[in-house]
Amino acid sequence: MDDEILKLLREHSSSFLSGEEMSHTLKVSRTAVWKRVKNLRASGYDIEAFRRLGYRLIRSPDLLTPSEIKPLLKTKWMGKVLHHFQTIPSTNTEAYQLALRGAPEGEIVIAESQEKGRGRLGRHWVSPPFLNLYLSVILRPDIPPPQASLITLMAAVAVAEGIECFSGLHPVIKWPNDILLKNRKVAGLLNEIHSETDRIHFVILGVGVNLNMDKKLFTKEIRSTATSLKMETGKTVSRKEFVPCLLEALEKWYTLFLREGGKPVLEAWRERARIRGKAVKVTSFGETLFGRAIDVDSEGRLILETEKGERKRIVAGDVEYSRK
Ligand code: BTX
Repeated sequence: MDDEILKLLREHSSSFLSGEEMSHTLKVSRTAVWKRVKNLRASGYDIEAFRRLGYRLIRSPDLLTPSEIKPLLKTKWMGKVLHHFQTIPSTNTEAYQLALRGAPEGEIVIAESQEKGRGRLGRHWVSPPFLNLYLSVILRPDIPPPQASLITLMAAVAVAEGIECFSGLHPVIKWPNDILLKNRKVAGLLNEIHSETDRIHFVILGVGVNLNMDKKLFTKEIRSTATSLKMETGKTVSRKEFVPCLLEALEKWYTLFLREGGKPVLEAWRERARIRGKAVKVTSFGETLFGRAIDVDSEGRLILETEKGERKRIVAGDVEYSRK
């Protein structure tokens, strides 16, 4: 009912809406309307109430609820169903469970905070409440499993573009999935695949973007390697206005990827990553390699020329730019 009350109040934002009219439209008592208004106020909605005039919505909080995001969303299908949680262990885990139960492509899970936000290889993703974005999208691409890693590259391009559209900043991609501003991580991607040998059932694409984090809120270990849009722009940003920018970019790039294959994604990725020729240190499955990055191949693997002159294709790992 909260959504319906907010919808009514938004439709009458320039005037007051009487309790009587609301109770009539919503088919509940005036006391029930008043109780819901009190709850909405407790969640941060600024709602004026006068005995003779009724209610008027003055200001909405920066929450990532469906009622805040949906009026701003211009996507065709992505995010039309939005599962919102105050707190949750991990949006990826929740989206995975939803997908196992048959949730269709495009449904998303958003949480205001995560208790066990996950990075790759069981690493932790710092996810405090009401500051950032923690979002997972269910995708069901009809592509061969080896191409699934291109989804990570596609998402990196889309997230970078979403951040750029929203903030005017120019994020850079670091293989495979870090989004950097001034060499510090502003966003990360976690791609989890459920597949058989020759068929993908679904992919859960998890996106974490640091929006309003202050430096001191990052744990000591990552204080010098992480950043946020607020830290880079000097301004608090609207989280609910960022979500549509991100989802529109994701929908656009995913649709293009399904229609035209990896080529446009790889071109855009190369343009943002500028990895060719860079001296790198790569850690992959416990092995550390030094060398020069040559490119990414058509399946998103990093082509590395080692110090001994050998060419290797790296499927997964971490890259550091070295000065060599
Ligand atoms: P990653 O393994 O590439 O990066 C994880 C590493 O990044 C950590 O070990 C730490 O050094 C650093 N780190 C941790 N938290 C942050 C942060 N908030 N900002 C910058 N650096 C950080 C990246 O994995 C994938 C992250 C995906 C997160 C999303 S959030 C929504 C979804 N649900 C979920 O559980 N994970 C994804």
